[in-house]
Amino acid sequence: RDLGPSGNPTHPLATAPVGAPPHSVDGFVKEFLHELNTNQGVPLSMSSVNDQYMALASTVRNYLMARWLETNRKVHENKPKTIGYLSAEYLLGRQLGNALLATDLSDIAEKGLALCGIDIATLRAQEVEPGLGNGGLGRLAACFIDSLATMDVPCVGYGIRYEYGIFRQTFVDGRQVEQPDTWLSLGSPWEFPHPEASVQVDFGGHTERYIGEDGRERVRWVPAWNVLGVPYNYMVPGYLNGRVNTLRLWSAQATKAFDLQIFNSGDYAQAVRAQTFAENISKVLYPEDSTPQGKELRLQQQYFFVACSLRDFIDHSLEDGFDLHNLPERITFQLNDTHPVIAVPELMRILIDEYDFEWDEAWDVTSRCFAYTCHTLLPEALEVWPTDLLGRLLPRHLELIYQINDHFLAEVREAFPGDDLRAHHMSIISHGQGVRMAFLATVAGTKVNGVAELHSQLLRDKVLPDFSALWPEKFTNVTNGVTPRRFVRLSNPKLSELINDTIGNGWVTDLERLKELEPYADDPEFRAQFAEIKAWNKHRIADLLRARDGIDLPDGHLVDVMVKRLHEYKRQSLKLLHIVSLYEQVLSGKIAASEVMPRTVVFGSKAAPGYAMAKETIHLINKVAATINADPILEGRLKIAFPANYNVTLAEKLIPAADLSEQISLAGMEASGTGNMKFALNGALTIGTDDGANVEIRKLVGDKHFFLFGMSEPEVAELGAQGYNPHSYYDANPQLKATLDLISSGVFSNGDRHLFDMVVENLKNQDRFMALADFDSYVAAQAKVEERYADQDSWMRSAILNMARTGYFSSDRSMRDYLQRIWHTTPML
Ligand code: F58
Repeated sequence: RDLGPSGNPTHPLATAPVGAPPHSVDGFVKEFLHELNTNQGVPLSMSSVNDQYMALASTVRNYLMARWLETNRKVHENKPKTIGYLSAEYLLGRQLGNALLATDLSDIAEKGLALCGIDIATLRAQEVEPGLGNGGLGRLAACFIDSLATMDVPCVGYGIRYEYGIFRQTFVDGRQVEQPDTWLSLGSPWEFPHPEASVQVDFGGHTERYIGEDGRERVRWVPAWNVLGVPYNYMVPGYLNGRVNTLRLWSAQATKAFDLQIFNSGDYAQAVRAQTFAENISKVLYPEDSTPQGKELRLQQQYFFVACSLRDFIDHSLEDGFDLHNLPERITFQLNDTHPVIAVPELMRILIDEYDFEWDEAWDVTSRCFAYTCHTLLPEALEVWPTDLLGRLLPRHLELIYQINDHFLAEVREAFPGDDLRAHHMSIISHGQGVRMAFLATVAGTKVNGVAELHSQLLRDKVLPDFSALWPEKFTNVTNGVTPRRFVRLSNPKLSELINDTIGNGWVTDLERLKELEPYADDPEFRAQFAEIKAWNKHRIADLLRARDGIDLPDGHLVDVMVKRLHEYKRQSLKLLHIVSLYEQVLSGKIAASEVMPRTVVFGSKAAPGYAMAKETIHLINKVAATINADPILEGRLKIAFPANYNVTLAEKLIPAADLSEQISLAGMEASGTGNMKFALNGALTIGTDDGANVEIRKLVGDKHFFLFGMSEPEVAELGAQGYNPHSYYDANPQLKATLDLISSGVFSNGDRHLFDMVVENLKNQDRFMALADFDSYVAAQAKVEERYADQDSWMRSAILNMARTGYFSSDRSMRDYLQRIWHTTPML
């Protein structure tokens, strides 16, 4: 890579480290106005809000720049082992607040801008969050890279710079309508494109055998087409520690050769089309969650970013002449689910075809470079690529996968002689289906981890039992975590202040210190302050929802929140049945409206655009909300709010306002959940099943401070084995029957009795996730919630204990676990 004339500087200043601008209000103002003038090309008097936001972002960026350069210089000099986090998704959330926090500039910036007559809140609101992920998996990646930077661990996050992130959700007559997310349209001040460091990625074609100079048979891949991967670097600042790691997202562009060839043939229009074709690869994030889409473009995306990332690390991060036999000493690639697993045959291809490694040498290196994290339990969510598709797009990789499988199956037969059926079950390539990516990841990875204790156990016992029998030591657990910087310190400033005043500010990087707050749960003064902050957070979200969605939130309600992707297994429909059941009881006079405890239920959820049942559930929630909110009978008692387009930005305002956190998936279905952790840390109580990380939350906070309901995972398995018949619950339970019948009566659908047949009939006759079986237990737990909430002192005590006892769920702790159990490296100081 050509580094230009700076490689041989003659001016003394050329090698001096860049100093950050001074940490003073005056210094800040000067820098800000300079950016406004020189980058935006406007004077303050004529600047738009966007100009001001862009200038503020570049100002903060400038403060981080010296640290970024210094971090990179240290890495270059010390050559520490790096974590290459490979993830198809990063759900970053807004960058400005985090950058201000990491540089300790929040106050200075606020004061400086005030001197310029600017309210910093207006500029914060101008930022469009990069929504380059679907849900938990993408947000987890963002939390992890934040923690690694804060813990001074060298890490490069690799991913895709989608031109369109997760769709913007709107509601039209209660139905979800997707709009493109044009997050780049007003400029993107946080990214640094490096077209000069672009990487070529090949696709298609065929392979050829030939005899090399050493007389050995070798394979040459003759690809049919290629694209360029252009890296865009993003800063990942550690919290007040001077470290700035890099997130490198790849954008696809047509290669010149491709263009020129067609252009020279005289077909200008075709040349332009070729460009569009190439750029399609990083055009849009696939909005499916939980079920993979077997689309060719998706496989192209996966190979694209992984090929770019390996090339980038091998060619640009290792010194000339580095012996690739030692690669595992310099990097571990963490596979965030199976999306990047094509990296395994890609590394084999590089080592064998490009660096002349023998098979065994190449496998030895490759199998020490990767580790795999699984994020699901749903069988249909496990990626399988049809062999014909793989062979067409990546013929050399398919050959290598067959070879990996042959070697692997030989090992299985050796370990279990005569057990052909087992070998058949374990084959990476399933005849009829294709390449099972989770199997490939398990075979290649040094470690395989689930994301909560229960999930890791089920992964061993149910998803990959043959593999855990063969390699028990390969399997481990790392319970997920969330970054306390974004999800407490930034999102809950008043609570952070109270914590700081009580125990100091060490908790921001050592979250277990929240334990020191436990005694304050019994301190009336502290409890009052805590309750006041909860109320303040409720007002804050009420103001936001009024401005954003025209939603009015009543005062003094229990705020009951269910925010997460819409999926049947998460059971938004169970929450809905509870609401409709309350309404039915009031309508039919079984209870008086005055007996209903004042409660606002807030939903936030996107459905995959192709997931009909999920979209119908959204439609139904909106219709139920419209009906109940408009009915004077429950005025002031029950309110349902469903703000559109739930995203990280909204989560940051909503979660701190919650009293009750809904974590009600069918046991054995939610791998971990991470929203559950954010709520507990912000002092909400959980109503939840014994699923995912709920199990660990309940253990830590104690049964008295958690509303457990529903079947346990073994009970679910047993009921499933017996043959589950939802209709029998409908027939046997009059309240459940009345509830479902009310939906079918047309009260929520202008008299149309069949509008919601899809949802209702499914619950009555299929109900794969057993909502009806858990209905009674859920309603009983909700009654306990009401009873407890009526005693505000006792509720606040529990809320404080939830916060004080869940410091374990910091992503810093998750990263420590990965370092010890998987990466075997210690932070570089
Ligand atoms: C989520 N998975 C799990 N997948 O559902 C959740 O329990 C867990 O806490 C979280 O990962 C982090 O470990 C998830 O978000 C996806 O969104 C994939 C997107 C691509 C297609 C397959 C699902």
